[in-house]
Formats: sequence, C-alpha cells, structure tokens
Amino acid sequence: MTKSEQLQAVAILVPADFSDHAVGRIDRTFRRVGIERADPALVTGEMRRTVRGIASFAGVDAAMMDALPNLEIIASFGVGYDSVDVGHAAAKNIMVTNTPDVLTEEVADTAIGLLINTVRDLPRAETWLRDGSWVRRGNYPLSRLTLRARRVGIFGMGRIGQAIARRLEAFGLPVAYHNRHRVEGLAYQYHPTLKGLAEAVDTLISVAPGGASTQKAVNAGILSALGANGVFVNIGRGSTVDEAALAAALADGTIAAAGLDVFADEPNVPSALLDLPNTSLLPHVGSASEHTRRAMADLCVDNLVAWFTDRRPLTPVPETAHVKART
Ligand code: NAP
Ligand code: 8YV
Repeated sequence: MTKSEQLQAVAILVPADFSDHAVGRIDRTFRRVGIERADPALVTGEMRRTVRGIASFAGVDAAMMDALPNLEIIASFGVGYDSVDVGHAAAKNIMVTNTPDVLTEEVADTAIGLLINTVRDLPRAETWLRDGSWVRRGNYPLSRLTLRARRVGIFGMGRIGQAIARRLEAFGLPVAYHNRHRVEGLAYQYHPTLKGLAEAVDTLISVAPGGASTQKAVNAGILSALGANGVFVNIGRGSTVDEAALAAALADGTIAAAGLDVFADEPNVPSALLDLPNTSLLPHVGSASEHTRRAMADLCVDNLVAWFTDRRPLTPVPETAHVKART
C-alpha cells in the first residue's frame, strides 16, 4: 500500500459545521466520518471501532474521548484549546494540536480595531451617517474618550499580546503586562499580579487563554482598579471575565467603556451588556477573515497528515507534547 492509500484508510471524525477548506482537504486525504457534533451519544459502533482522529472546532470532552477507544489525535481548529479536555487527553495518550502563529497578526489587528471602536465610538458614528442623522441632526457628538495619553496593560503577553503591543508602540502608547512569568527580553513593564497591572494603567486588553487559572480573573476589584477613565477590551476568552461585574462597572461609571469580541456563553450575549451605550461588541471575529481561517484550516489538517505519516505533529499543545504515537 502506498503512503497515500494508507492515509485514505484512516478515519477522521469531523463535526458538521467545520471549515469547508479543511473538510475538502480531509476528504482528499483521509476517510472522513461525519457527525452532527462531538457528542458521545452520537457515536456509532463503526465510529468506535475505526475513528483514529478528530478535527475539532467546538471542543472535545472526556466522555467523547472515552467513546472512541482508537482515538490518537484531536486536531483543534484555533489557538485556544480550553474547550478540549487536555488533561484527560494526556492521561489517555491522545495527542492534541492547535493552530498558533498563523492567526496572530489578524487577531492583533482585530484587537486594535475593537479598541479604537470602543474609545472613539466609531460604530455609532457610522450608524449616525447611515440613518440620516448627519443630515437631519448635524455633526456626530465628540467622543468622550480618546486613545491619546492612555497607558495600556496587556493581560496575556504571549504571541497575540506581543503583536498587539507592537501596534500600540507605533501609536505612541506605553505598554505594561501581566503573565504568570516575565517574558525574557521584553522591555515592557512587567506586573506580577493582574491587580498591580490594572492599578498602573487605564486601558486593559485581555488576550489570556480560558481555563481554570483565568476563570473570572477580570472581576469587580480589577475593574475598580482600572478606574473611571478605564477601558477594558477582551479578545481572549469570555470565561476570563465576571460579566455581571463588568456590566455593573459599565453602568455605574466604575469604568468608562468596554470592547468585547468574546463572551462566557457564546453566542448568547447578556442583555446587560447589549443594552449599555458604552460597549462595543463583536461576534468572536478575531481571526475571522477568509485568509486567516484558511491558514488555520491548513495547519489543523497538516497536523493530522504529519501525525499519520511521520507520527509527529507540527504544533502539539504543551500538555500533550510528550505523547508518543502508539505504533
Ligand atoms: P499564548 O502565546 O500561549 O499566550 C498566552 C499568554 O497568556 C502567555 O503569555 C501566558 O503567560 C499568559 N497566561 C496564561 N495563563 C495565564 C494566567 N493564569 N495568568 C496570567 N497570564 C496567563 O497564546 P496566544 O497565541 O497569544 O493566544 C492567546 C489566547 O487568545 C488564546 O488562548 C485564545 O483564547 C485567544 N484567542 C482569541 C481569538 C479571537 O478570535 N477572539 C483568536 C485567537 C486567540 P504565562 O504562561 O507566563 O502565564
Ligand atoms: C476561532 C479563536 O474563532 O483561535 C482561537 O482561539 O478563538 C478563534 O481564532 C476559534 O478557535 C474557532 O473555534
């Protein structure tokens, strides 16, 4: 059997709403097995016997892994993999891969766009033009907020955080950050606590991953430390924010405005946030250009190809980097 024939015999489980480009490549390379969603109740006997890989968009839990005893690899679409139970995968010798780097610049661009929309109120200014208010009512009111003289803190100074910081430098804004560890060789001011960072800045951009260690990290205390001129932007994960505390802080003037691309229970956005005039809201579009989603799809499939040919993936997540192929 040729290498290509061997790959075509490998069954890869693909949920229904997966990237068209990735599905096309999986169809040409492997044997694609469709499933409505990654739900163990939908796993058939044949899937149980044959599936060796999953291409995942929306997460894979422990029960799904347990339902597929021959599962070797979960190729997750996206850099954040908080929706995959990586601890369980590592314990079961299942490789997990993600799609870092190829989306970094796109997400950083979106973060800057969201920051400017939030501070300068540009989406509402456009609505003013489109609904005829410019003609009927005159010039759009001056924005209450400005980027000028702001001090920006980045929560999660990783690949995307650093790409955001590079853009902010070009804007002439000072940058500081909080991670659990100081980044060697990075000149921005480091704060060992998120509270310390929030106290030192008036603009906080969160690009931290989801998961237990960041759950509701941005809470009432952090928002209060940011202060009345404070702007909060979240391009990381909704789970890192106490959304009720955020809505309250925006309503009572504890902070000035927030720009959010991510939410705790997507696609459901709390009405408390929708109803506020000082929020700028996006439907999780950080990486959502055709260009970047195609690159993510390619890396997701390239990981499957690398695993089933060389038995080594291209971009394993750290928690499963040690996992070895079974044969
Ligand atoms: P990354 O390079 O791994 O950076 C993550 C950073 O967060 C690291 O510097 C890490 O530093 C820090 N961090 C992790 N846990 C922390 C904690 N408990 N407390 C403080 N800092 C912590 O990842 P990336 O490629 O920049 O992506 C970051 C995240 O952005 C993803 O995980 C994803 O959730 C989100 N994202 C969103 C979109 C979107 O469409 N909105 C698109 C892509 C990515 P330490 O390990 O030193 O703490
Ligand atoms: C994607 C993301 O929208 O990469 C991430 O972590 O949040 C986004 O790029 C998401 O992964 C699609 O599931």
